[in-house]
Amino acid sequence: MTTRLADIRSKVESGERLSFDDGITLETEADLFFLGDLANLVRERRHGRRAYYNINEHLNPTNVCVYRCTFCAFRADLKSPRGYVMTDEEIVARAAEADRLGATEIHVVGGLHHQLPFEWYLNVVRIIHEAYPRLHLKAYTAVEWDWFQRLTGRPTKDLLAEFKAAGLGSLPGGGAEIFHPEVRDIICEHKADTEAWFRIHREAHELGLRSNATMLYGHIEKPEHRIDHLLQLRGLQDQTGGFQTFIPLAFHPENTKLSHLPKAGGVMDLKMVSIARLMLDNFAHIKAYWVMLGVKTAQLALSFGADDIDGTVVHEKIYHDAGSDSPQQLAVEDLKRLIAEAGRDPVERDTLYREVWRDGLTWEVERTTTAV
Ligand code: V47
Ligand code: SF4
Repeated sequence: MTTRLADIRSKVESGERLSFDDGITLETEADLFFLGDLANLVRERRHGRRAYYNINEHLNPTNVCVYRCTFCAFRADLKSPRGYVMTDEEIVARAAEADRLGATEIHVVGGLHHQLPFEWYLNVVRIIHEAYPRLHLKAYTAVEWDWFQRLTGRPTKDLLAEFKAAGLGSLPGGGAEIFHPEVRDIICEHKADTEAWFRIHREAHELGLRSNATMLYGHIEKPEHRIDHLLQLRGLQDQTGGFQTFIPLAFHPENTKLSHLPKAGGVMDLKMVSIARLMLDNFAHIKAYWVMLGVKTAQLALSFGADDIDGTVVHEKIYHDAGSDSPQQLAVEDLKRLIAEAGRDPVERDTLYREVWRDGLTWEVERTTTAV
């Protein structure tokens, strides 16, 4: 082990924060076993043997999008035969299905449609919340909130407050991609910039809405861009404490403008999970999103820094349009078995990481525990 890696090990063991340079050393000098061992130490210090999953569904109300992010296989042009916009009936039917399957959460994210007014997006939240008020609505990324501001001319904080009153529960972590302009200006130059992404998450946190954060890796970015990305997130978390979980997202090239790039391998995937766990010392959770990683790598990630594998999902489109060969959904029993096989204790959580107590489809959140 080099002196620099030995220094990093002693810093982590004594709970000292890692620097940008430490991050670069982890990226360039550490092997997978060093990273996994150290990240697992941090993970077990925080969560012991516990590993979280939830029962959720995804809803992508439209795939029509004004933007053309180079990494995206999900979007469709306004007049494309692939393009769709779900009707109110289809949206409520999806929520009914989620409720019937015992879900505690619906994850809503989609394209920015050329013609739909802002009220249409508000209506999605309103009709689901009115029909199924117990379903937590984790809805719309910062890119979508930025779009709503462009549509209405209203400040995003007002919009967030209006949606919260209509039933919005929290914000998903998408749209972060890579914050550094050397990359962002190439892969998604038109949509919400880094300043807007952070402003919107800060505003959400100020309104009492928790949010998640992501990073899209494995395309044209370099180690310094990834470490910069993680440190920018750590910086806002120091100020607000409003982020719940970080989700590293591996780029899936199929059907995208970057289809010539190879897909990240399993070693890269596990390294990203570990490095995130080590750099994000103020994030409670690191999520190994099984749809993106594949079931087997997600299971391994539970020993490389991750403490959460997301949920049952159902109807995922973003990754499957981009060539993911993971299944469309996992049954609760599959999630529990994967976690147990990894030597962890499965814990069902709600979106806010409160433990869920369940008797079949009847569930309640333990009131005496606070979210970790
Ligand atoms: O922002 C799009 C990514 C994100 C591709 O908050 C792609 O719990 C890889 O953010 N290859 C949306 N990635 C999904 C997202 C998410 C997923 C799961 C859980 C949570 C959460 C959030 O998906 C986009 C973009 O970074 N993405 N296309 C692609 N071809
Ligand atoms: Fe549109 Fe989102 Fe795809 Fe970009 S990633 S093209 S904003 S749907």
